[in-house]
Amino acid sequence: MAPAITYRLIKEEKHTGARLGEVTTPHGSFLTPMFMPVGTLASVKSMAPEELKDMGAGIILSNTYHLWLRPGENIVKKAGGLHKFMNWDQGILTDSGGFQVFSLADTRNITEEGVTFKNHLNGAKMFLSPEKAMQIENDLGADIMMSLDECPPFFESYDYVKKSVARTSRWAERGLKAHSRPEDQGLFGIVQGAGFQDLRTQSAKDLVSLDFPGYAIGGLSVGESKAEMNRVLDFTTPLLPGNKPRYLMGVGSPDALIDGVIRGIDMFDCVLPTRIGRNGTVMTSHGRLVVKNAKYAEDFTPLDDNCNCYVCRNYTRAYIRHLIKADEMFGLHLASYHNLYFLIHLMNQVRQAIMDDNLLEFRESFFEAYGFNKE
Ligand code: PRF
Ligand code: ZN
Repeated sequence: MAPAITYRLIKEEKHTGARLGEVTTPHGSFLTPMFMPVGTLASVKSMAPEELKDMGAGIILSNTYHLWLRPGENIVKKAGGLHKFMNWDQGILTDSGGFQVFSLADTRNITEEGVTFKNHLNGAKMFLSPEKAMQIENDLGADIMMSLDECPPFFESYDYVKKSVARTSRWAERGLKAHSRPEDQGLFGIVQGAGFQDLRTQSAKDLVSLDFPGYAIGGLSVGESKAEMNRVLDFTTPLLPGNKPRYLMGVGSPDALIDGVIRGIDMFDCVLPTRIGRNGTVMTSHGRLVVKNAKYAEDFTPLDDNCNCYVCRNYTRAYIRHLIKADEMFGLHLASYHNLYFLIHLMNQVRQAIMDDNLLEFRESFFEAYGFNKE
């Protein structure tokens, strides 16, 4: 049986080893490094699928936890799966729900069997196990599914993280056994281990021995510094097989994307572009811009003079500021659109820099213009 998800390495950058590649799914291929927009509730907030396709998003992410609570995976299954339900014919990845249970639900209790919690909508008691996560993800029908994992706090004790990593490995194995659609869905394992090199090493070893079609690095961007995250990536990505995709979960700030690619990461996701967009903040080639601010009231230039997106070609800062101030939905849409385009276009530039073997020079000039070097 051919695997549902395959990775083809196209080129390694000469000075950093950063990877240009291609991931093939049952719903088409996409080039990596790639940024995946987040559509938690089967919708990338305010964005139509056609718009996402136009800007080059070959895969989006959705959430097991949220779709389980509403509308329920049985309804998505009856619709013919998530692709049909939401009218998206390209790649979809579903997160397993573990991370969302830990960040959103109340009164969690974690045991070997799974995690009991009260959901954040009506407080009802629920139970999520590796087998339950797999059943929901199989019913949703995404191209890539994630194993149920525990994401411990970055500064949790060594003893706790050691036990947690061992349990996450056992959960990964149970998930793999419960996976009922290996022919058209690929299940990825998630490396945990907080900041401990030996625990990250053990986690990677356990998961690599289970031979997943791809691997994620979890437990990062949870409050630790950028330097800490890069330190963990420095010793973790080399533990992962070169012929499978590597996904850094929940990371989406432009500096972290570039530094992740330099350390061998292929895929990223984050709510950042849509979340800050709804707050009236946009990313530009000159750094972050709070378009809501009064100083843009009469600024009739585009959000970013270097951006060629639909928004920057047609609308001004003054107009978008006005819409957001007046709570007009279209303003949030325009800010989200530009931010998503910005990260997807950033990944296009990064792939070009890998082709040209000048990724470090690209990093330097991007950081300088964005203002990261001043931080
Ligand atoms: N595990 C899962 N999803 C995640 C994370 C994780 O560690 C993170 C951490 N940044 C984001 N999303 N399953
Ligand atoms: Zn733009």
